[in-house]
Amino acid sequence: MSDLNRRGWLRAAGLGLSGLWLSACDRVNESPAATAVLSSAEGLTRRVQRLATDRKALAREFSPADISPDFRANGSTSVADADYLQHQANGFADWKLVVDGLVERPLALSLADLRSAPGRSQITRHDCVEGWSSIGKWTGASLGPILDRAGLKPNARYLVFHCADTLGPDPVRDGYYESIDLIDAYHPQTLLAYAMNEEPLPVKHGAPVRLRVERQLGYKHAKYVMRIEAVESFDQIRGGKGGFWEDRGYEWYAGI
Ligand SMILES: Nc1nc2c(c(=O)[nH]1)N[C@H]1C(S)=C(S)[C@@H](COP(=O)(O)O)O[C@H]1N2
Ligand SMILES: [Mo]
Repeated sequence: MSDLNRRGWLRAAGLGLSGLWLSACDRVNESPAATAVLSSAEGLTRRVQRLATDRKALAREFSPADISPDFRANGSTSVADADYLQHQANGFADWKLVVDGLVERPLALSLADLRSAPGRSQITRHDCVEGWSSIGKWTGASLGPILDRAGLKPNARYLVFHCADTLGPDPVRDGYYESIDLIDAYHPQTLLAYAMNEEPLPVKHGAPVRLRVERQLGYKHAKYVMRIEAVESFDQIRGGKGGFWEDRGYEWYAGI
């Protein structure tokens, strides 16, 4: 919607009048009531816009001296899945990350592909909902350009991260997974991290690749990511709440 159209729409919505009528009769601009409605509707738009802008703000970055000497590992620290163990045994040389779902061009990316993709390093603080924090340096491929390579279809709204590990006895029901929206997906600090503190990502921290989504709490940072699926909704996926912990009561939006 152009700015002018949006103003027209807001006016029409606020006054309960049709946009057609408004474009036919511009005298509404002179009415004080219309002006008040317009400014309050615009105030609302501004507040919504500020929220959206805040979501794009960067997470704080730290200096090398701040890196935690012993970054805590949490949740799964190893994976039992047979395919994963085979990949682990040969250093993930043949491992591929699948990007599929609502994309024009499904991808299968090797670690070499990810290492040569546009990316960055960042020293950030990881905050777990259980009340601990650790600071680490992450290096990875920026998620946004990878999504552009795959070409999101217009109805894609979320990305689901399917992980190799399970946090319970049932390999399907207890498999870890997470999801984020496209604002976080295109955030400049959102990475598919393959290195931590200048070393290949250790298994306990999610080898070969884990998500860093720095404006979110720890449980959103999926480790052992095997597949990224673009979806319109996660209603039909597993418990329908968008993540392993969300299906067990955690908030889907864990912004910090
Ligand atoms: N696949 C997978 N990802 C996961 C988890 C997990 O158990 N499995 N735990 C989450 C939680 S609660 C936290 S705090 C972080 C822990 O990451 P770390 O082990 O690198 O500290 O990973 C998150 N991602
Ligand atoms: Mo956590």
